Amino acid sequence: MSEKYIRYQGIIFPAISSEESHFQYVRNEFQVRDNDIFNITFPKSGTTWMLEILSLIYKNGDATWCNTVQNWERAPWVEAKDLCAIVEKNTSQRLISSHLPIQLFPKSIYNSNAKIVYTARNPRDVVVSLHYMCKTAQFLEPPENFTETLDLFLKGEVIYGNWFDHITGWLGMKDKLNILYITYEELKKDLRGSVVKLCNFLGKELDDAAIDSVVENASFKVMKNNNMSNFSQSDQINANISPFMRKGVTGDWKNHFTVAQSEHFDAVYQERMKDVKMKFPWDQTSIA
Ligand code: PPS
Repeated sequence: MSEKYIRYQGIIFPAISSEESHFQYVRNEFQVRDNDIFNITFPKSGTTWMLEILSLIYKNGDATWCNTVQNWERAPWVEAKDLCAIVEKNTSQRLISSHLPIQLFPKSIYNSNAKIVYTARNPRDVVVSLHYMCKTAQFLEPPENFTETLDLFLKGEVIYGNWFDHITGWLGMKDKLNILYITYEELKKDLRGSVVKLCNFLGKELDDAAIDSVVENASFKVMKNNNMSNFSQSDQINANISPFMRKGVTGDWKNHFTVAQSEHFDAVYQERMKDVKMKFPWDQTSIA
C-alpha cells in the first residue's frame, strides 16, 4: 500500500489527516450534541456542495460566512484530528462533516437528537470525480488510468472504503437516527426544492429572498469563484491538473466507462444493492 495511506479496520484513509488513535477517540469519546447538524457523504458525492448549502441555510441566506471563512472551518471533518479540535471548541450550534462509514462514527450519535444529512451520488460519477481527485490531490496516489481507479473502487480499495458498504450502512440507520437522505442528482435537478426540503428537516424558516440567496450562492458558478469554497487556498490541490470544482454535472461517467465496464458495474451494483428498498435517481434512468 502507498505510504500516502493508512489502513484502519480494513479501510484505507489518507495518511495526511488520519490517525488510528483519533479514529478510536472519535468512535468512543467524541460527544455528539443534540443540536449538531452532520453533513455525511462518501467522498466525491457532493460534500462541499451540501456544506455550502447548510452554511447558507444556517446563516439564513447571508453569504458573508461563506465568503470569509474556509469551508473546512465552517463544517470541519470530525475524523481529521486538527479539524475535530475546531469542532470541539465551537460553543455554538455545530455543522460537522464526515466521510466515515457508520461503524466508525461516534457512538454518542445513538443517544442524541442530532440531525444528519446523508448525500449520495450516482457511484459511477463518484468514481469519475474520485479519479480526477486522485490525480490532482497531493495526498492521494495518482492512478495510471481510469481502469485502475474503477478496479480499486469496486474492490473498496479507495479512501473511506467500499461505496456499497458505506451507503448500505448509512441507509440502515433510517429508523435509528434523525437522518435525511438526499442525492446530488436531486440537488442538480431542483436545488430550490432541495433547499426547502432541507429547511423543513432542519426546522429553519427562510423567506423567499433568503432561499433565493442560498440557491444563488450554492450554484456551481458562484462556488467555483469563491476562494473559501473551491479549495484554491489548499496547498494539496493542483488546479492545473484538475480543479476541485471540476465539472459539477451528472452523467460524466458516460464519457469514461467502456461498454464492458458499464455492464460489469451494473452487475456488481445489482448484486450489492439487491436488498436496498430505496430507489435512487440513477436507478430510474440511464441518464442520471
Ligand atoms: S470531497 O473531496 O469528497 O469533499 O468531494 P465532494 O465535495 O464530495 O465532491 C466534489 C464534487 O462535487 C462537485 N460540486 C458541485 N457540483 C455541482 N454544483 C455545485 N455547487 C458543486 N460543488 C461541488 C465537484 O465539482 C465535484 O464533482 P466533479 O464531478 O468532479 O465535478
